[in-house]
Amino acid sequence: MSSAVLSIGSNVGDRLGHLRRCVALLGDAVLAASPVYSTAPWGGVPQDDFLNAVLLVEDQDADAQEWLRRGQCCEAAAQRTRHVRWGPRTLDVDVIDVEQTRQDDPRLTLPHPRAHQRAFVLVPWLDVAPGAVLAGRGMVAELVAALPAAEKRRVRRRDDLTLESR
Ligand code: A4P
Ligand code: MG
Repeated sequence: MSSAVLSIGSNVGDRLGHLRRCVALLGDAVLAASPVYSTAPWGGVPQDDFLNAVLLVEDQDADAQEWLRRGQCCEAAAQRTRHVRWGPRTLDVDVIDVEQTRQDDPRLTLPHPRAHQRAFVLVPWLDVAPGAVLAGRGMVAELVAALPAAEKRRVRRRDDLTLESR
């Protein structure tokens, strides 16, 4: 059995549609989906705003590598291409945490090495898991409270959007 926290984001094309299709592809593994947030681009590349959300997933047959593989399958289904690091993309799926595993492998670094700095990951994660802990960093609630005000202003909850496609 393994559970994981995935961050999903899109800033190209039908942004909400890409996020919804990702949730549909992950299927029964999705235990919870956060609200959708409109977020300013992180990383210094000039580009359109993203829609971001966080998913809690669980599957007894999936290990950490398998969560990365499933995320990459969702990216491929969205015709994701890789041009610029931190640049625009139809769909980005990052594995944020797998049961507090810590590993340095560049193919899959856990927890995600930039998660603790990113309001677009921490704020929606806190919505769906108020007691969550980011391995090696502490309580997500405390990490959110400690984010610089400028970083918190970069995310805006969109209650007019939902990941449920029904
Ligand atoms: N990889 C290693 N660890 C992980 C992990 N925990 N999760 C490897 C996912 N992938 C991981 O990723 C490059 C390689 O990272 C993969 O081959 C995988 O084996 P990529 O998706 O090809 O490239 P990338 O996403 O452009 O690079 P990177 O460094 O992963 O970027 P990030 O950190 O994913 O940032 N701003 C907003 N507002 N919202 C966003 O969603 N996303 C990014 C992408 C930048 N700015 C953003 C957002
Ligand atoms: Mg990525």
